[in-house]
Amino acid sequence: MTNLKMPSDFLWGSASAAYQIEGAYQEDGKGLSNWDDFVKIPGKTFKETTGEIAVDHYHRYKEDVALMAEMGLKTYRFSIAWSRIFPEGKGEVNEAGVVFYENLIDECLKHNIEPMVTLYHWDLPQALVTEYGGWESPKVVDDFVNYATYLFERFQGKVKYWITMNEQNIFTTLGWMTAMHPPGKFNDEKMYYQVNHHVFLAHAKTVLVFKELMPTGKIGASFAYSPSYSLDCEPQNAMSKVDFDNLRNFWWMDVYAYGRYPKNAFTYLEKKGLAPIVTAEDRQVFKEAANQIDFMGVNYYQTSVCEYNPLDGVTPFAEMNTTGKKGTNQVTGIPGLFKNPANPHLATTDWDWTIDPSGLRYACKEITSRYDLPIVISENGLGAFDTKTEGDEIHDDYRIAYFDAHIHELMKAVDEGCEVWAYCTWSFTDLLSWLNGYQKRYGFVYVDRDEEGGTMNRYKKDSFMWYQEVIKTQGGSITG
Ligand code: GCO
Repeated sequence: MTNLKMPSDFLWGSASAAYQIEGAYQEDGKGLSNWDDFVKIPGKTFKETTGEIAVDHYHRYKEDVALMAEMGLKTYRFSIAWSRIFPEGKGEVNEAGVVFYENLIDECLKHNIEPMVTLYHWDLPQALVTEYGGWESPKVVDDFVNYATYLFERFQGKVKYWITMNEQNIFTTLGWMTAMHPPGKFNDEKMYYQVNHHVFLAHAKTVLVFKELMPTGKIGASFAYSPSYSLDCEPQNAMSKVDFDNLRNFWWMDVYAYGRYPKNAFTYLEKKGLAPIVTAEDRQVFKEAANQIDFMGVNYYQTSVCEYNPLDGVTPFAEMNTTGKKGTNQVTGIPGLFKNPANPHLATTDWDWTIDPSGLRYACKEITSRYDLPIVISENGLGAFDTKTEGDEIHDDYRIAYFDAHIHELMKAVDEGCEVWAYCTWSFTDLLSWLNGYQKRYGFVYVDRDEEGGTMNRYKKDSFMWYQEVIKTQGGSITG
């Protein structure tokens, strides 16, 4: 047992994303999204899996929320599929799509579970891609703000916590650099930074509207933060950590929290002709939004190691593994600046992600000292190959050990002065891994389905009962 505890109003939670759980991809007037189209391209996902049925949450949301209530969850973070609300991305509202989320929100509230809504978790209405190239055009900014405004007005008084963008750094990197996500572009670096600029504008303008409409609500963005360590104290390696942070972490977090791009990174990109076009008005909007965000959302999975990179041509970004076999750790980086070798001190998951509980505390302290903002841990979890016994039990002691160690470090960060409001595990039920199918399981609740399908029945894993106790004791049952 630890002698640390979280405050009584701490939001113990769990998270999901629409495309990964809902299914019903063409039901009740929903429009198609970029993902509905992308997964049809052969070879893009493990065994050609799609989210067309996913884990059928659309029809089973009551059962899922009942399980959350049984667990004692204080908050549930989920995303809204833009194309359910506006099938064409704009124009006519699809009332049936809105009602689905209204029912889900009401179901949560009925059980005293605080809904935390993500506006964008990667599924963009395909109509906007067809019309003007989606995020590649600045036109998307107004359409996004319009979509967000509609939801703020509709769910005012019911939903207090909002997240604009989920892992902007990941969906843009995989979409325009590694071709692993839609629109599947490879090394389109100039567009990559321009797309990011449009996403930042959509985020910032949305924050401003939100603050007008819901001054007491809370809003932020969720960033996939991989804090960095220098390989050692060799000066060039230490410098490579600064460059890595500016280009791979602060590029996003500084815009959210300070309303400006990190100067050294911007200069570097300007010299290469890759910097985005930034107007005086953009700068103003960024600043105003940065002054008003309420928290930094952090999706924490792993840390990175930085080493100076002489011009040896490593892959700029990791190519993600969709084969379903164990991943191969690739060295990535930017020639002349940094590369990211594996950390010899840390174990890895079945998909080669490092397991580094103290990295979570490191992340919180870094954010607290750099931005002095409250923190919402919007994701943290372990993807694994779980097995169900003949007696319908799932003994995921490895997941329990993972969460126990991470929560312990989080409690230490709070003890050291970090203001953390919420901790959401990824995920509540098992769900579709975008690229790795249904075999990569993250949930407290096992879903009986594989790449071919299944009964969709839900089973509680050992970690379910364990987290229930953590919530009940405010973290007092954590062993550390
Ligand atoms: C996967 C990923 C996702 C992400 C999540 C990010 O395997 O597909 O791990 O589940 O963690 O969508 O927000």
